[in-house]
Amino acid sequence: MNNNGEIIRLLKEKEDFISGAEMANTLKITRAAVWKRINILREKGYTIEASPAKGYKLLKSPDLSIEEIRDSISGRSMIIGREIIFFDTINSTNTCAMELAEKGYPDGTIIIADAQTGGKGRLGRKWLSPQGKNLYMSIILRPAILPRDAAILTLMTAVACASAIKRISSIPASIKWPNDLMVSDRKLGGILTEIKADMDRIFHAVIGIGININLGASDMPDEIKACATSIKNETGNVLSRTKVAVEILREMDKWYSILLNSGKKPIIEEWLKLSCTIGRAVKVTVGNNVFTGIAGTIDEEGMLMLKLPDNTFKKISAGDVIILR
Ligand code: BT5
Repeated sequence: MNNNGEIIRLLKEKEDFISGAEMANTLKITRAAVWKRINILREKGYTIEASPAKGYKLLKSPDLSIEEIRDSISGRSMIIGREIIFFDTINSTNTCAMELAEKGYPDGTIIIADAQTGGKGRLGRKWLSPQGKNLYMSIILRPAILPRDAAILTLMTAVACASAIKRISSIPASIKWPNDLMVSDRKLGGILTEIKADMDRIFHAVIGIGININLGASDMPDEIKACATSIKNETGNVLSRTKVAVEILREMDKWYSILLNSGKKPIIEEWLKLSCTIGRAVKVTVGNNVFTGIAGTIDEEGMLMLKLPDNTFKKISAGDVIILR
């Protein structure tokens, strides 16, 4: 762990003041170095009281704290989050992660940003990514799976995110095939999976996760107001983005190791439990074609099996689903 994270941990352990000398001693650095790191943390949004007699006391952490995310997962043998890179503002965490993956960054590297200026959805769509409200995170993965199985990465991420959100907020989050996190028929989050592969193997994949956490209705432009929501919108409460990120990273790590050790089946089973699509009457748009039917199930490659009015099944690998009432 870096020293800033260690300083945060010491400040949090002692709920009262902790002296500069004690911190310096514990971390085996000078008191001047402690002071320097305290100031860096203040610049990052931590409110730390300093008293010449008593030392330092943490009064408030920023709502998205990379130090605390690192600290929460350090010491665990996690693949996901073994390296975490943070940007205040970036074009797109997915674009950045694809570039870093190309440079050789390892399996499980995370890119998080406080804001995106060019947040991406699927098929060139935009992902609204204002500062200070939501979670924008991309994960580099290097799984030994075939390119035709890449859709399982989206399903796995949807399972991890829905499970994390349910636990942390008690919102009944569900998954709309293929990549939407939903609550009350509104979109709470989305997943964008990009891969670099040849016919036989995936070189790397990047999974982008966007979750609306503290986005208010007034922050939403008209084009998404009717179909989007956020955790705050649903519960009325502001939730720490750090907590959501940590919970998602833990769930991602759990499901990724299930994928690597036990294959796709447990993920598909859990996905089906969390899905709000299966069994519903749906309209599916695939390019210029529109199909209406009942969402049957998903097959082992994550394709939607749509039951058409003539009782035949159509396999759909990618598309946009509207659930018909
Ligand atoms: C998605 O695309 O749902 C994938 C979103 C992935 C975003 C993450 S953020 C971190 C990482 N870095 C990136 O650049 N991207 C990923 P799609 O299914 O195509 O949905 C896009 C549509 O959702 C848009 O056309 C809007 O209608 C709607 N939308 C845009 N921003 C939204 C938001 N913040 N909340 C809810 N809906 C939104």
